[in-house]
Amino acid sequence: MGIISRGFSGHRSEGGDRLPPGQYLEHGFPVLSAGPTPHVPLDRWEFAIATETETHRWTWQELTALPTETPTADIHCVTKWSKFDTDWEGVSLDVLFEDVESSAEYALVHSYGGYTTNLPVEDLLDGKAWIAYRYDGEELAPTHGGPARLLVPHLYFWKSAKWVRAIQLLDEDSPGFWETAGYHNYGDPWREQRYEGD
Ligand SMILES: Nc1nc2c(c(=O)[nH]1)N[C@H]1C(S)=C(S)[C@@H](COP(=O)(O)O)O[C@H]1N2
Ligand SMILES: [Mo]
Repeated sequence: MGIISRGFSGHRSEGGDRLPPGQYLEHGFPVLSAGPTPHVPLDRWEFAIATETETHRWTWQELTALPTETPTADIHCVTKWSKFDTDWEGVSLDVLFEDVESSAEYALVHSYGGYTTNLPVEDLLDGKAWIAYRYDGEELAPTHGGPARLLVPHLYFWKSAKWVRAIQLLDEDSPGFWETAGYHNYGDPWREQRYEGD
């Protein structure tokens, strides 16, 4: 007995300390979408950050002319899969917020197609979030949020809005699609904040 048990207990033991509580390691890249994949032609695509008083807008050309970063991140879906070392390229939210003047503490992220998700503004800043438009050395696939998605890997992956269209800054928190449906308002995978009340 004892001799073969370690390392042979299946995928649930794989991942070690990098796996948040209750998660298992996934090697594929599942697609999770609450609705159909929206298709927006790049010449009509835009990304915006809106404060109470002004809206900053980037066309596709403007966004992709900005300096990029190439974060490698572990991602954690609330349905319990985690994927290690995902490779992205995109624009840091720090760059996009450079000229944004606002004391608002909350963000509501809007996607093409109508999906929304909320998070504190501070979780978008200081190297924690990107507008990603390349994955694994290729254009981001439409099913995974292409042309561009929010990437905020330190929170459950539902916060990483695919087909991102705008970030609205608010003085009061406003729950998004899953947050309204009983999921946790913040969603820290390391504190296993899956559902409201966790
Ligand atoms: N616009 C939009 N963004 C979304 C979703 C969605 O349904 N619509 N699903 C979320 C959820 S629950 C997860 S786990 C990830 C899945 O991203 P993937 O399909 O690239 O794995 O996207 C998140 N972003
Ligand atoms: Mo998810």
